[in-house]
Amino acid sequence: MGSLVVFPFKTEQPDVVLKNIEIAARHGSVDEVLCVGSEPESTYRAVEKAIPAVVSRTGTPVGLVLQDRVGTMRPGKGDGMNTGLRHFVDSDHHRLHFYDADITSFDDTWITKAETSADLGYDMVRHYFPRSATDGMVTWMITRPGFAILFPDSELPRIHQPLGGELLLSREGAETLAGDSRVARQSDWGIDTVITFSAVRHGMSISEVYIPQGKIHKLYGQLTDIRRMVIECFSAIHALRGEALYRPITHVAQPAERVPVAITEKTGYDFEATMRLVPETFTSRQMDLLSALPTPAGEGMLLAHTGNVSFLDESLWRDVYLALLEEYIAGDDDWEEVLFLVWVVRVLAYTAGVAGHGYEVALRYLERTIRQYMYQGT
Ligand SMILES: Nc1nc2c(ncn2[C@@H]2O[C@H](COP(=O)(O)OP(=O)(O)OP(=O)(O)O)[C@@H](O)[C@H]2O)c(=O)[nH]1
Ligand SMILES: [Mg+2]
Repeated sequence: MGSLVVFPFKTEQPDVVLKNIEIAARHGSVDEVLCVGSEPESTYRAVEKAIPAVVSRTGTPVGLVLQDRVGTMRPGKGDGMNTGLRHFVDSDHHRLHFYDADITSFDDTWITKAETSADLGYDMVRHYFPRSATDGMVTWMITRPGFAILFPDSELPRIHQPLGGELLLSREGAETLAGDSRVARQSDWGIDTVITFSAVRHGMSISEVYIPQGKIHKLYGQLTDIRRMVIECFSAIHALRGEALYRPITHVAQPAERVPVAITEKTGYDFEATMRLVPETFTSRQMDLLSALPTPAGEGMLLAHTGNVSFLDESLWRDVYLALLEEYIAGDDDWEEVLFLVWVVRVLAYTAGVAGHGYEVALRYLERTIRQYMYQGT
């Protein structure tokens, strides 16, 4: 009666994935490791070839499967996680861990901390990490504001990293999520949002454990690489409009005790390259959509390409967000583009106006902004 560790992976460096598999397989609490690949491409082949040696070194079974088509959205990480979840439900392991496969700072303490917290009886244990002031911009600008605006009285906006892919579920917690059709449907990047929502919706108890060395993983170069992620994470929030949360939950978080200098001084992305994503002109349909946003935002966007991004401060962002919750049409290409671009400009405005004042100031500002959104309500 031990734990199953699942690594969903797509195209990653095989040695990084294999090192993580081996760390998990060597851990005393882990009875089995399961890797869920997205397609039979080169990473998958390399992992497949190397697994027998890992098994013979560690004595732990290591499985490798392709993800099933579980959901109804774009087939992505959600199908990978749901495939892992189903394997777990059909097994007799008593706990399930998920970890991203691309993490280079993963070690056995991540598993141990989660197990120790789970021993106290929590249904879900979430890892959270120190992050640089310009990291986590989908979390800070999309997910936490969305939870704060839609569910201000719940624990949702109080969860540090609601998009985190590193978490443990008790058997009961995993079975609850596996039985939620909203989770099963969400095959895309929205999966993390929906798992977090579902856990709170079902009244699961949640503990957050702090990993001081941080999550060091493959970084996106330009913000374009996360365009899909922004769109799918916002769409997942958008689909939760009108949902109600009934029950308070138990939620504890270990304090964030220290933050490495490498993180406080890190820049998350290339400002100039990102600035160039903001177009000089918009199509007439996109102009129409921009005019559905609050006037200072719609007008500001037309001039943002000149470098004037400061108009999109935290209070205007809330109004833009409320308008998006009302007006956005899921799957509409022009809305997707407008959403992505207003997010880009919001991130640039924050980076230029706040992030430069240092890690402490920036993080306090980000947290304070989420509190403001909670107290303002919809
Ligand atoms: N099975 C499966 N795994 C996926 C898929 N897409 C991504 N992954 C894996 O999910 C994990 C998280 O993906 P990343 O691309 O690292 O995303 P992220 O770390 O949340 O965001 P970034 O900051 O953009 O790296 C990694 O292990 C990926 O290899 C998919 O379609 N199927
Ligand atoms: Mg990653």
